[in-house]
Amino acid sequence: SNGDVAKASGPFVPTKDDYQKVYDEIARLLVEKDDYDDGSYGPVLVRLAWHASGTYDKETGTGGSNGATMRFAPESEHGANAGLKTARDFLEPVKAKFPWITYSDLWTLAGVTAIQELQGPAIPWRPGRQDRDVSACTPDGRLPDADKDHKHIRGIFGRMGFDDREIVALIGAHSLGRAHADRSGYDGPWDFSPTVFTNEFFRLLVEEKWAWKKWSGPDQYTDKTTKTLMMLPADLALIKDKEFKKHVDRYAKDSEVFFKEFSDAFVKLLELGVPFTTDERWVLKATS
Ligand code: HIF
Repeated sequence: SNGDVAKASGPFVPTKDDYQKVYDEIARLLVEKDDYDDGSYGPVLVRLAWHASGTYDKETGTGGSNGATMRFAPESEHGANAGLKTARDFLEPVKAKFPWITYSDLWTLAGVTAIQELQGPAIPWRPGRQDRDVSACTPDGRLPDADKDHKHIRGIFGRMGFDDREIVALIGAHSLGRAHADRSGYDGPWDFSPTVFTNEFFRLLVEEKWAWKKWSGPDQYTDKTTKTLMMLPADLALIKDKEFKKHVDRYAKDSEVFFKEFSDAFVKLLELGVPFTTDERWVLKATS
């Protein structure tokens, strides 16, 4: 009938089910492509979602996940983004299969998928980001430096609009993944289960003794017990600063509180500066 023709030729408006299909495809690929790092691309997908979002500047309203401008130089070449091509390339087959999704929505959804599939908290998500061109690339220097202290961290995350509690909650994501000598120069994982989202980052931060690693690489800490773990100077700032430390102690003690407060802060991170047209967020279903 004419009605069917009109429907078939109208603009495709993806539904929650369509985004769930994208989620499921990312989750499937995470399992299929397990021959990488500690067995999962999940952590580097989380880092991509965060670096795409963490360029936000609340004063000018520039940056943030809307735009996916890390597709382009100069942003793709910023030192902080070293290694993220791996994550972007991982998602290309997903973009090819679901061409209607924007890169900006895809990259943030991939971060959500990774956290949920690596047994982290539910991260409510909504679509609505539009890709922008190279002229929307943000200047270098908006992401945090790992060799700096609490003042730098407060400055960088304050520019995005985060308070102390949210800053500490977010940094719990360092329970995932590792540093790579050929990317940041740092080397090693933060905890013993880099492909499982836990509050171990906080527990180790307070319970382990951390000493400067003796090596020719950049200044980083290593745990005195096994010498296999690492902390960045910026991670240690969370226990050197009294206000930050309060939250570290709370999260080290209570995984449930950490999961809840992390989820809230991560939702906020992925939405910074995005002109959404809907208030509704979805919790897409994890595969297990
Ligand atoms: Fe990271 N982060 N991050 N980070 N990050 C690295 C790796 C990951 C900082 C520095 C680094 C956040 C905050 C900060 C992840 C997620 C998040 C690396 C190593 C560095 C140097 C990169 C490499 O060599 O591969 C600093 C200084 C931050 C402010 C304190 C966020 C809170 C924790 C916002 C966040 O979500 C993830 C995941 C990784 C692991 C990537 C991997 O490839 O395994």
